[in-house]
Amino acid sequence: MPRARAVVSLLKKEERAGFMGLGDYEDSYEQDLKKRITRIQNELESAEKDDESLRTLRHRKGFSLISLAGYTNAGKSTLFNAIVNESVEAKNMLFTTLVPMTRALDLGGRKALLTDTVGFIEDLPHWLVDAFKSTLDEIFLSDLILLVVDASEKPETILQKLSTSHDTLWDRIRGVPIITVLNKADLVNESELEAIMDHIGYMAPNPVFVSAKKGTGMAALKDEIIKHLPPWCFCSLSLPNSEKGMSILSWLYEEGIVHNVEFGEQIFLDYEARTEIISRAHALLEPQEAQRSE
Ligand SMILES: Nc1nc2c(ncn2[C@@H]2O[C@H](COP(=O)(O)OP(=O)(O)OP(=O)(O)O)[C@@H](O)[C@H]2O)c(=O)[nH]1
Ligand SMILES: [Mg+2]
Repeated sequence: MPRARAVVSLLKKEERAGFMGLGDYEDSYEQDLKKRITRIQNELESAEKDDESLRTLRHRKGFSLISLAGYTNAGKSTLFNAIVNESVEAKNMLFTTLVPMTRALDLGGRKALLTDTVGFIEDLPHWLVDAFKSTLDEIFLSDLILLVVDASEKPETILQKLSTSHDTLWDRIRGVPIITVLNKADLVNESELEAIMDHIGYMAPNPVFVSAKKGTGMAALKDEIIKHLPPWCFCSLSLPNSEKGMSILSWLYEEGIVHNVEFGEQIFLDYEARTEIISRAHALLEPQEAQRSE
């Protein structure tokens, strides 16, 4: 922000020196920029609140978190609506009311929270993209990122935007899969699509062409999403009926879906969770304490 201010005041100085009559223009430019900054600050504030609720809610009841990321105008919000329209909304209104830009969806039996995000601003240098790092926090919490690009732009532009996006995300997402959604395919013909892929292929993991506006390519996108959600497994487990067993049980309630519990000398349960959680539950038990069958 201070750097943006500095740029504006430099612009002002230059304009004063060179073009005496342009004061009105520069003021309205500055005002536009101020309005934009205020809007973004508001969006960032609400994103921070959302972030907190997502942090506590994610994975509870078995939801995976999917974020839409990408430059402004790529079509993220249009795609968000298209995916929501194509999917069954999970009957958990809690999320819908808590987090306005998030919807709870049922994707082929897997439950997911899909979140729209504030776009990276077009044509800004990388140091200013850095200023948006806090809005990216919700993206960093994700299990899967849909990186949306406007396929109707020049291949060099798409490549440049993908490259900046990957730079911005790379350090923090640590192995979170990315699906490259090449949106606005309705504006591009077959041979142009091929030319785009030739140009950007190496920078575009798991590419899918869609038109969010027309609703084409949505089935392929959904398949790709389901394919890349973190794996969940059903598992049966017996825990010692002790303080330690109870604390593991309550942790599993937090992290997965417990279908069935029987308390006796041991605690027997059937549950569903990410494979990573299942391994951690077993690691917490002594080998003779855990009996596992999947
Ligand atoms: N032709 C075409 N236009 C699209 C498509 N998807 C989105 N658009 C248009 O692209 C413009 C931007 O769409 P948005 O969904 O608002 O883009 P966004 O990525 O959410 O933008 P920010 O919220 O600013 O980050 C709108 O005018 C949309 O109607 C598409 O598949 N085809
Ligand atoms: Mg949007």
